[in-house]
Amino acid sequence: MPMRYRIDVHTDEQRQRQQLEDDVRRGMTARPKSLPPKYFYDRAGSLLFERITELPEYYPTRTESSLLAEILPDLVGQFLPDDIVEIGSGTSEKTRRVLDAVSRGGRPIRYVPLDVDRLTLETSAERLLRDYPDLTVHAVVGDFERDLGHVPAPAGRRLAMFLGSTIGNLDEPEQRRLLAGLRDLLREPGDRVLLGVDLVKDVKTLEAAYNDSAGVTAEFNRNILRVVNRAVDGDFDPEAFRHVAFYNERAARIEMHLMAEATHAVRLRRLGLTVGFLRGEAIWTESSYKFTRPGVESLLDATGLRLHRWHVDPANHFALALIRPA
Ligand code: SAH
Ligand code: AVI
Repeated sequence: MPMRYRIDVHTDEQRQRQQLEDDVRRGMTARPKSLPPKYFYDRAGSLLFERITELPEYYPTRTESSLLAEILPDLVGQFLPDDIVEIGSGTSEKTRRVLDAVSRGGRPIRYVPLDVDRLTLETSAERLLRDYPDLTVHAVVGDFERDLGHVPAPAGRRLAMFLGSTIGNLDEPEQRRLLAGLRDLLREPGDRVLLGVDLVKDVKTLEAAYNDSAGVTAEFNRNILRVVNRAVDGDFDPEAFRHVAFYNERAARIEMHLMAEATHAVRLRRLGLTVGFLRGEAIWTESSYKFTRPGVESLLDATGLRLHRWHVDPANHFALALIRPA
């Protein structure tokens, strides 16, 4: 039997550690202080994110999942992929909907998930291989902002997916760069990108999704300080910071911050750095941009991609954009 599983690791520990140290030093000496959101996702962070997806206030995951179920029969009627790349794949739970629709009658499908969190990637690959006997998995551990070049060449007709509105965690220049990178993963004019985007909507719904009553998002936010402590031998007390999340209407983004409850100093021993915090001073940990159809169309300009279909749920909360080469 041919090997059905392969994993390529593009995060050599030395390079990863160096990058994290550089990012923390830059972020902790900047005004305002900030940390890149990709550092949320150690094992604990990924598990907290999984819990977020199940919260009553966090509508994006369940809305995108129903939307996928709704559009897939028509989509695979017109376009049946052999090769599915997914970046920021996480637990690949929603991917199952796609695999259920495309793996008809024992068709061989190759799935290429790419994520920074190796353990989540391995666990979900194992589960998928068990549940889909005709599936081959070629997992890639890496950073989607840097490692798309390591995605293997297409094995047949390709669908590249970026779900969950994770594109919204990047600022606009990085969003464009990433879309251009996705374009480079396509080979044939019939290949497609499926992009999930959270939509601009009323402030109450948006803010509730990032301020859940069970406090899981607050724990997810504080977890980034545990990741930093471990990586640079720091003494952040996560409980000394308050979770703050609000919608910045002008910039069309949720902003998450960690606000110091009292004036204090934090030592980051491996960096030889002591960072002072004033009471009320915040670390900006995440932006989560919200989109409109014209916004996505203009984002696609100059990326070599064009909007093909736009699917929205009945409440207008979330959209799946099917995108083709321009
Ligand atoms: N696609 C899933 C998971 C979204 S959570 C869903 O829609 O539910 C965001 C995922 O992206 C996490 O699994 C995280 O580990 C991954 N991620 C975040 N930043 C990343 C980066 N720079 N490179 C690769 N993966 C990243
Ligand atoms: C992964 N990403 C799209 C989530 C979001 O909604 O921006 C991460 C998240 N942050 C707080 N809750 C969920």
